[in-house]
Amino acid sequence: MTIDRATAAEIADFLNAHPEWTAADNRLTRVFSFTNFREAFGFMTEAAFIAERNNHHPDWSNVYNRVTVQLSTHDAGGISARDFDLARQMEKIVARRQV
Ligand code: H2B
Repeated sequence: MTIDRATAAEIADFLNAHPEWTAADNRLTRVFSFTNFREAFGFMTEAAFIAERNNHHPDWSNVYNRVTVQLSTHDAGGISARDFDLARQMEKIVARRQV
């Protein structure tokens, strides 16, 4: 399946709306910081179910309270609307978990 890559303007719009994300090397990146490992892993668990449901998966790593997320669409060879969607879902998870 071929998926359209996002345009430079679409990426710029996303970054303006989500300043904690960066775009480089054909992917979106953000480092999420939590209060502890439990919170970090809770975020990953919630995000994993969404990723699986949407069949769109993050490249990520975890060190204690930090989760580094890199989003790209393999089938597009770069950033697509699917990455914006997953990034927004991750932002929603974080907003819900940090009361
Ligand atoms: N995740 C991401 N990030 N990009 C993809 O292109 C992708 C994916 N493709 N998850 C899906 C799975 C594809 O490999 C399967 C075969 O549908």
